[in-house]
Amino acid sequence: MEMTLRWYGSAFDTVTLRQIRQIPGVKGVITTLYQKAPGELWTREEIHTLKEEVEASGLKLSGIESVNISDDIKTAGPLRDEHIQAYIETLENLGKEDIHMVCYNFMPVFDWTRTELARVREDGSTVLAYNQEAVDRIDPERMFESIAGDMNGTVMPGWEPERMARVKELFDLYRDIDSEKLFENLKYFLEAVMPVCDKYDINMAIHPDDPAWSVFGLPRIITNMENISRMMKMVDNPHNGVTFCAGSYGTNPENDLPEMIRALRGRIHFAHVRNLRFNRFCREDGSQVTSWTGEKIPVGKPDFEEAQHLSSDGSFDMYEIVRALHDIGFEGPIRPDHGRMIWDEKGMPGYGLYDRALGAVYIQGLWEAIEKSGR
Ligand code: DNO
Repeated sequence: MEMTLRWYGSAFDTVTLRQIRQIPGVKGVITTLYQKAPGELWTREEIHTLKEEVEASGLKLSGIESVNISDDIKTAGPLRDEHIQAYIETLENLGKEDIHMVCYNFMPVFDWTRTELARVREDGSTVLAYNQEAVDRIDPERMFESIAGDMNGTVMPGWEPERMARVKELFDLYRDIDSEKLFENLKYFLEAVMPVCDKYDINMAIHPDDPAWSVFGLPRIITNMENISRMMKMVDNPHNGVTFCAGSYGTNPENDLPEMIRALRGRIHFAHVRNLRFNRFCREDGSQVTSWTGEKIPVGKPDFEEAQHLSSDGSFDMYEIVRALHDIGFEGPIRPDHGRMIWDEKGMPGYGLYDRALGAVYIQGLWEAIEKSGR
């Protein structure tokens, strides 16, 4: 594995490359061109400038999160082919700049969804949290307003104010899109980009839907092993792989994360590793769930909050997750994921420096122990 940190670029991030470079073991960053709209072409010069900036700080540009997919591509709209052509040329330019991993998502309207960006925990830290009752109560068009106050003045990717201003129009765009249509449109996109991925050895790493179920009646397809298998089989190419995001798949406690990792050997191109704590959960029929770790989760509409990376603070067994990645010989970029806001830091919710740095070191500690105990 190659330990990295997500970085939002000098114009957007509160964290600097110099700070990232000082985190033990972090060798690279995962970044993007934030000013680019989905569907727009990334020129080779723009990519080169970004890469030079990262490398000047002694870090590697380990991959892109994300080259976003336009709504025309997701909904088979009138600009689909034009946008796919721009995507192909962008991949070509990335390949020429020696960048070989691209994370993207195929979620309609909203990227990840949380109802709170600053839930206060026992120790006074704040975290992102999800409460199903709040989702059921809220008018989706008001979703952005309800969380905007907690963004600490940052622009959160997927929740850009310009995009949220068009949210009603976006819902209309997806009115006739069900899971089957979304799968079809994903297939069309993947078939079109695979040749350029083969030529430049670019790994496409789809990010799961977060949470791993339908929100506001919108279809969500990258949620469990069955659907990932379908996605990989429909365009069967090793460059068509996944971002294994523990915190996203793990929102459904019946997704056995270590088992999924083992089943995905060779197709995990990027890993996001974090923990979360379930306060309540139930299946759609209201029944209780025992999670893959054996925890019997109190029954109720889902409520979870993001925890420290440490196993002891949340519902996941982080040792088993890292061990599974180690066992499949995972060599790609990995990053700690959302961190808590601690030590009075003011940053983008989930993406401050301190707690993610602790996460990066913890994951590496687990990795070293697993490696040495296996010898
Ligand atoms: C949330 C992130 C996602 C992810 C995109 C990938 O914190 O993990 O926004 O970057 O879904 O396209």
